[in-house]
Amino acid sequence: MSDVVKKKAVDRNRAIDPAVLEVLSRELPMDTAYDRYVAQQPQCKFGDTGVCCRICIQGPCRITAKAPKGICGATAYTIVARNLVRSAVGGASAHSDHSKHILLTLKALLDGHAPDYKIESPEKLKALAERFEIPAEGRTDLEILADVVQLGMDDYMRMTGGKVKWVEKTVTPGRFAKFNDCDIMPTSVFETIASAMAQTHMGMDADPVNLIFKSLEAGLADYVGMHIGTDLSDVLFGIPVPVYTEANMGVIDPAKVNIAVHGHNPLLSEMIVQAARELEGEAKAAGSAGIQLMGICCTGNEVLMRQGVPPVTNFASQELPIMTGAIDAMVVDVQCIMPGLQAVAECYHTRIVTTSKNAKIPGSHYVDYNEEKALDQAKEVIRIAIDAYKERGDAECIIPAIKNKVVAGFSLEAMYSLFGAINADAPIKVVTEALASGELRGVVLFAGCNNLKGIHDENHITMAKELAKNNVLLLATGCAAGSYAKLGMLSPEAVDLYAGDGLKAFINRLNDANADKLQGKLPLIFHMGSCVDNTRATNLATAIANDLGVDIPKIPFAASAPEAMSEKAISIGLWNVAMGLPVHVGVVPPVTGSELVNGIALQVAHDVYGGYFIWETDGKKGADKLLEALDYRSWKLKVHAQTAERFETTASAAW
Ligand code: NFS
Ligand code: SF4
Repeated sequence: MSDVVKKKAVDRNRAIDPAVLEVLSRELPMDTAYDRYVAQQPQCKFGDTGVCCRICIQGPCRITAKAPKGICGATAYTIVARNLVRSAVGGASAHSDHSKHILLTLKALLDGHAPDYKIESPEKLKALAERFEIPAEGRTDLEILADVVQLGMDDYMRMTGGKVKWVEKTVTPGRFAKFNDCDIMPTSVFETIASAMAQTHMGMDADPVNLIFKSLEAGLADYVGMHIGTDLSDVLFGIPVPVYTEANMGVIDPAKVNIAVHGHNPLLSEMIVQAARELEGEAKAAGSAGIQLMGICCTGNEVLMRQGVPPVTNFASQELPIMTGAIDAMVVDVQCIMPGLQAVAECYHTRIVTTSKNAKIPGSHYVDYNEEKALDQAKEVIRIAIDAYKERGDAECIIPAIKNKVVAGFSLEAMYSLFGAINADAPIKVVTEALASGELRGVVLFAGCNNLKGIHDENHITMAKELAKNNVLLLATGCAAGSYAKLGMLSPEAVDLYAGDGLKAFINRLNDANADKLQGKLPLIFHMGSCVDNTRATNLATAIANDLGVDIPKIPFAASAPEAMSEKAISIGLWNVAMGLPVHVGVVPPVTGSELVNGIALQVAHDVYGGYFIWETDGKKGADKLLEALDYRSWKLKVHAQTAERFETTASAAW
């Protein structure tokens, strides 16, 4: 082996997942994200710090000591803030486009044009009706649904005369007042997206503070899109409840037709699950032992929590399952789908099936997904996979024999049901009392992606182990949850291995109270769903704050995106800060080119919202900083509660 090849082979091992490392250790026919990361080094410093402007085509203008202004006179703070707004808009657009499809499918259902879909959860529909004060008494589900869909459409399309209802009705009174005071309440999702793009056009807003407020408004538009997505997916496909399954590449079964579903939107993948059951016979007739479905990224999370479909891997390693030679089809919908998949698939018999008219890949097989014929299309996809399986024949498959137990599916409703077994009248008190007694040191949501700037999965795992040891109740979504699934952290065994005494006692109390309801024991980390489901965790924070009679900035609750990558992670981070949470990000985002913007993100935001960002690339240090943030809040909360008691007043709700 030449020196060059040797060096590359060492450099690309940027992962801790043994299944990933096993595949990477082979001589592969095609490069992967791990190789391309190496090939991209060194990356441009201007882009990395946010001081490259390409907003008009006089640019790119790059800020340096020698040239501190763009051609138009824009300085670093304007350029960095403008880029931030546009990233937040990118994230908000992605989430809201996803949820728009769910909303439109429900509209089609109402109009009789979505024959394969139905209301799976009338309870969720009723809960939404109650939240939005929609009359339910004596009305059919479809009548209630029509009002909910209209409300959702208004939140997407309103031009004037009100603000988004999905924020107003889901946050604490304190947050609602704060968002209005700061004038960051979106009129509607589309209005915010359009006005934010206009505000960041060449020669528009140059005021960094004004731009940052706009980025928070875009963040809240993202929150609306996500929340609608979660709520309506629950109506359409059911509220997730705990499921027991397995994860990682060992779930691939060479004797079966292996189909991976990848992307974000459950509309087609739910149909694929149904079609796979119906076409099991056809798969067997083709000589296979049946159909093995598996998930990647957030589509994987969606079908994991509702259907128990095992996750095969997460974002960074999405190309590698194909390299086992055993994946017959990978069906993708939208977002986080690497274009590189197709080139890898072409080295094997694997079919990449694209299904969305706004996410095509040259060379892939395209199925023009349409809710009118969803189930038929899902069957078409399965038949493509069965044909590919036949083509695979006796070709060698090399599958890492690595898989771990997974317990997932902890919607907020499922969490309340667990807590309710201890305190039926006030389930949330199970958490707030554990926080008050110090049994739990706080609650942390792990969200977000993988980013090859770090070692794949390393920050996720390091931080979770550190916080679990320190008795922090852990929640996870998105590819963070994907890391935990495939590496055994969503298993009951992980409780014994990693939980501190307080966390262990807390989880075991839930285990004992729910023994008759659960198929097994509870996991170390509670999987709350896909990225779109981050609002489930925020709703928990809101419930904790309301129960304690304070606003969110006072409660020991934090969020972390240890390996953030996408624009969606940026918009999620922004609204979490606006919600009043400390938000750790394990990758430094492109804002450090302006001291002013960076300072606002790290400090000034704290004064205004009580939430702020923490950039820390080292997992152990990131965990320490979160513990510090939680402890500070617990201490303040205690002082506050004691003062309120002494003076017989209610606790101040303001930040
Ligand atoms: Ni969230 Fe989910 Fe994963 Fe990141 Fe992509 S799949 S929506 S963006 S990479 S967590
Ligand atoms: Fe350069 Fe200004 Fe155009 Fe940006 S908007 S590319 S800073 S001239």
